[in-house]
Amino acid sequence: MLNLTGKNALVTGIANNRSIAWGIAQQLHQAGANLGITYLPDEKGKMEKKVAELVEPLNPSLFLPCDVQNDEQIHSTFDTIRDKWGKLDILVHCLAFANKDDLSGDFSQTTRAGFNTALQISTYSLVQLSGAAKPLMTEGGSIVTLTYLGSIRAIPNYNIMGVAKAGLEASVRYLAAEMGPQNIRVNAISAGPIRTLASSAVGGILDMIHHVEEVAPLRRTVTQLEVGNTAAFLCSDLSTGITGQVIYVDAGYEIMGM
Ligand code: NAD
Ligand code: 0WE
Repeated sequence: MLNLTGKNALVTGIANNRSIAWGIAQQLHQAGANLGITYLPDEKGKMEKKVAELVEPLNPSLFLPCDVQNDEQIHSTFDTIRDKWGKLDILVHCLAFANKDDLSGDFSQTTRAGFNTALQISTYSLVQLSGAAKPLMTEGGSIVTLTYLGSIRAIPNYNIMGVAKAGLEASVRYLAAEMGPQNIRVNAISAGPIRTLASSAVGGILDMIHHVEEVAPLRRTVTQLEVGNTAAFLCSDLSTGITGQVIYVDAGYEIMGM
């Protein structure tokens, strides 16, 4: 059975109760994992308060600020894990960012700065967090990240994020190849469109969701908790033979041609 008792899991990317990371954290908690939660700090400390209140029922034993653009915060996050937990078993990478300007209009007009922002936050962060996690995963481990179909198809307006996700999926393969000998598995979940803070800020997301509801084999979209269940599976001993993969949790949409 799916059992994560005795496993220490660091979950990144919770912003509110619609976040995919929130669905994942709930399912990891339900499976018995000991949770560490990171949040993106802001100047007024509003995010810290909001996320702290949300995650309280999951009794996280670590709650830490971690802006992936801030090397010091990344180092201090993993220093704390080493000091307080001794070992890490699970890393959930569930964050992405591109400038809003770069998520509409002509892809060819993407600026160097916009390209760098999207790839640093959305792609390089997986490499950096995995590199920091590796020495702490002394009993093996599981790293899970979130991707989207725009990595392999040209989805209108996804633009630079599609390039970032293509890089993310390639990074999953290189990380899996490197870390396999240490029994660390690295996989991505490709989720169908879900209404979250990030996706709701995108024009036309509701039309995309309605399209999926018409075309996907299951005739619906997926929920954060369904993504969370697949993440729990990938983090558990039920998936010990799986690494380097992109698993679609999208109600089957990816298989369709029309
Ligand atoms: P969300 O807005 O709830 O989560 C995005 C998270 O990224 C937020 O918690 C935000 O704080 C964090 N973040 C942004 N910049 C950061 C930084 N510099 N340092 C640390 N954290 C930072 O939205 P979501 O839809 O739950 O997104 C989570 C992941 O799921 C992303 O990787 C996204 O690409 C992916 N995804 C989303 C969908 C969808 O339709 N919502 C579909 C497939 C994949
Ligand atoms: O990966 C994502 C969300 C990515 C995202 C969204 C935003 C909006 C607000 C990254 N950065 C930002 N920056 C902001 O300022 N998804 C898979 C959801 C999503 O985003 C899209 C989609 C879908 C689906 C953007 C365009 C088209 C479709």
